[in-house]
Amino acid sequence: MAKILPDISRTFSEYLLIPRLTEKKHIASNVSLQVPIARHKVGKPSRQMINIPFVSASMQAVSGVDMGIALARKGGVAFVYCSQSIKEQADMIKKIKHHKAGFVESDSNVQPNTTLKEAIAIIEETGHSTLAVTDDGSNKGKFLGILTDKDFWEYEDDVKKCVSEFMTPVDQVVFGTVGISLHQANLILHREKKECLPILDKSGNLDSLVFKKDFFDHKNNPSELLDEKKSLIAGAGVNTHDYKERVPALVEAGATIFVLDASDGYSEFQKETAQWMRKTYGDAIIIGGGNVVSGEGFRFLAESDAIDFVKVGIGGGSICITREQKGIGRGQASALLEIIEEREKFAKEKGEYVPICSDGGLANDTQIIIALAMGADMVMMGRYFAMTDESPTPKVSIKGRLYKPYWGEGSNRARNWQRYSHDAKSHSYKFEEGVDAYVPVVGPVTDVLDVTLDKIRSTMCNNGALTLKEFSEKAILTRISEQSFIEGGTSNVFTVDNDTLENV
Ligand code: MZP
Repeated sequence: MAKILPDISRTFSEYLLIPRLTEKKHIASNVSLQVPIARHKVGKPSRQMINIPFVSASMQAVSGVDMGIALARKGGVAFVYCSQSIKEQADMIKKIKHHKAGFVESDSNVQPNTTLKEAIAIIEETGHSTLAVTDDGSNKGKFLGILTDKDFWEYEDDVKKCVSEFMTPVDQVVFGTVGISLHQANLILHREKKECLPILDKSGNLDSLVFKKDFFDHKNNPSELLDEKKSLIAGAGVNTHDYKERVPALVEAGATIFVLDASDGYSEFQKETAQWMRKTYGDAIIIGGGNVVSGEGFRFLAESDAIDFVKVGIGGGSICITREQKGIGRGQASALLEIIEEREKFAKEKGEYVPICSDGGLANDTQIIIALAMGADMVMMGRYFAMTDESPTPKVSIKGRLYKPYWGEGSNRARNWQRYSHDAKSHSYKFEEGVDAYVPVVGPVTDVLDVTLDKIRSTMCNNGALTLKEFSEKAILTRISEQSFIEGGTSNVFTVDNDTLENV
């Protein structure tokens, strides 16, 4: 006979935190949001920390190059989606890795015989005011000079003339050589009163550019997640089908953190994939498994030894209809609480701590905070990031408001049936598990994250915690009734939009 669990499936919005003593040291500037993403011995450091507890979903409408760069710059990880060809995914990883904090590959380049008119068109199209001039017009060609928008006046100068007549030639350009540190490059820029420093190799070929404005950008991103070579850390989703070809290409491209992208990860396919990856690459890579929603699912993955962190959640995603379609899944809070308990047991028995990622269904900042308080080390989100400028989709205007398309990986649009069926070649399912939708545009990811992170810091201080570990250890949560939920919103007042107020 089927077993019925004693408690019903619960969600984050059914819980509230009871504040603990806030001591004088509990101020936002003392709070650390660093969390482990790699399994480690209890009491020992993890071989990979992330600087904020946020990762973005491995989805076509969420995690591309721009998200990979923006999120790593804030201290988190974007998992570049695997529902694309191996080459396309590897190229995206390469672009993230090449975004060397401070040293950028020049994407606007011309040849000396390019006309001024063509150069102006590039400046207008890209918004870049500095063009590198190389012999072959590539970003690694022999460096011949620099053209900036200050070198010509399009209303007076003859735009049919060649760039060579306007550019600053190489013998008059201040440049740095490969190997120079970012600090040294910035000192030269300051001393020479320049905005851009080309970096050349020994043969005089262009390597990269350092911009003065990026110095301030770098200062504004003190939590950047960098590897030992100072490149941004890149994450990638992989599936359990073509991993023997996909993973090597992604490792070669520079990815180091992987997530097995499956809606139901309690499977032998997943264990086998993770074990192959671990055997092939050892501890050089981080492997996330999932998704699971039960203690037994967690233990199955944790005991494989190959999995570093485990993702929790089935059917809670904003675009997900798995529960409606197939009748599987679990309330996210119930799933998380059971798995955290199992994780603690596992840690006591085996002496190993396995980080947990709560994935999907986080509808607002409060729910993120409750997930972290319950013991999730990090959260994975799709919708939250899909709404930002950095998601890979175009903005569309609907009735005067800006939106971005956002669709599930199990929707027909994503055509990623392999993720949902292990026997996709012999059988393709005739139903969808995800919808195709729109989300409002909210601006740059950094602005949105800054607000959410500030709320997390503030709640941690209310809870007398300076680290997220301390936060969940001290957390006391209460379940709330429907009436107290209503009490928690504004009550018995009439709220109006200030713009519509008229003086009486
Ligand atoms: P959300 O942050 O938009 O609520 O949820 C994102 C999560 O939903 C993803 O990380 C993934 O686990 C899950 N997902 C992605 N596609 C589907 C689907 O098509 C889905 N059903 O459930």
